[in-house]
Amino acid sequence: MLEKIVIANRGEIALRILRACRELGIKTVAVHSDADRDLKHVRLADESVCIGPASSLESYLNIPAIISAAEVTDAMGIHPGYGFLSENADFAERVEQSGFVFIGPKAETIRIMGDKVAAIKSMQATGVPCVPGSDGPLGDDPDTNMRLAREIGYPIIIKAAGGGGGRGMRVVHSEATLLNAISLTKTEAGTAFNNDIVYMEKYLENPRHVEFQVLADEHGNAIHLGERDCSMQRRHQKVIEEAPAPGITEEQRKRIGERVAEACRKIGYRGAGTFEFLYENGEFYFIEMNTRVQVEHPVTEMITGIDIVKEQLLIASGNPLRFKQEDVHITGHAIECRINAEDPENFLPSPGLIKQYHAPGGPGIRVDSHIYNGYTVPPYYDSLIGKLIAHGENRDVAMARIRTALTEIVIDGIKTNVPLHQEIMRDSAFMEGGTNIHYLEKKLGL
Ligand code: MV4
Repeated sequence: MLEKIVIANRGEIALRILRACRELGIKTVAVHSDADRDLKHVRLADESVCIGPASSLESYLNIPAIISAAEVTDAMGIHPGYGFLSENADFAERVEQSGFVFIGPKAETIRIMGDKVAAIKSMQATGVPCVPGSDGPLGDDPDTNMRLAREIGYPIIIKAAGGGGGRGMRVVHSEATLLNAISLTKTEAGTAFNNDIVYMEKYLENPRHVEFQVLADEHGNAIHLGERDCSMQRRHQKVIEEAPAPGITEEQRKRIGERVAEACRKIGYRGAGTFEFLYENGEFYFIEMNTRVQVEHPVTEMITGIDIVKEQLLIASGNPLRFKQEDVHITGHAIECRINAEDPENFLPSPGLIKQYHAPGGPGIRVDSHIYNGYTVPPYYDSLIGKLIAHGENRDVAMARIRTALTEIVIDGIKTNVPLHQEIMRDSAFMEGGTNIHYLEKKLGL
């Protein structure tokens, strides 16, 4: 068993990882920047190491500093959380080469999933449904590319192999703009990702974002924990997530869930992972795989009762999965609001001193947050300051509970998006369920 680990992250997820470690009796080392000495998990950790100045590049993205922290504290493993180095294959490789356990998949798996063309190829090979497309990189013969787009049918989308999460893509509505769009996307991708490989897919106009959570061990076992709907987003930043996804049947969950679990077995996946799909007209289309724990993992924890971060630590310790697929039962419904320190009108970050904080509570309410009275939100990092999660026996109960919690919560001194959440939770289309990825931006007039 891992006896001591470095938590290579900050904020709410660092605290979440620390709590899981406490339950398992794992000692914790918090690594933090100069600006993060007062983080709640730094105070709670068994040990802490300052790894650099406020700038992420010199601290949370500083690979040698993080590995040195593991060395000087005699830790056995490193948990990367989400963001920062969590999906950096070179980091995972250097962690393992230095003799530590990377709490995540093998570096090679991260590398494949980071190359979106390779990820799609590997999923197609294992029977996961994908978007109709070029099935590989686009070459530079214009006639071939025009024929391909005509076969797929407009609109199509050009995506960068090195992109993902909404970076490096361009929608093309007709043949007249195709070749120009390909060369523009290629040039931009070369600059942004140092990789000018692009591919083509049918553009789905009004899909939902539905993703499946998986857990896999290094002994060839893999299970799925059902799906989440993350369609409520603005500029590729998720705002609200829920599980299960409204309207998805038990039969669809079983069919896609079995495919993604089987894919994990076939590629030798290890740890927690997420298969992202676009869902339109009753069909699922794989787009990307995330090889980390996700911000929205709590909604899955609430409906399955499985602690995903604890399972990550147990899997990384070499244990076989504690659950078989038959042991996974979905109970009720969960909704998560991402609470950001931002102006609800213009979405600009609103860092600063939290003068007063009152957490909501009551049946089915969970708050994952590192904030406290007197904490100052620094301006250097992501504006996520916490997550409010509500669980109930059905979606209406979960919604009623989160609405109440949103009236109880007090965060004074900085601006937050709590008013936006209050509004969305009373929106009739959202209340109905099943709104698509464009709904929120349209509602906000973007
Ligand atoms: C798409 C798409 C429509 N058709 N692919 C954006 C993020 C990246 N993960 C993939 N994205 C999309 N890929 C095809 N073939 C629409 C999007 C998309 C999107 C997807 C999920 C959540 C929010 C989104 C917002 C805009 C576009």
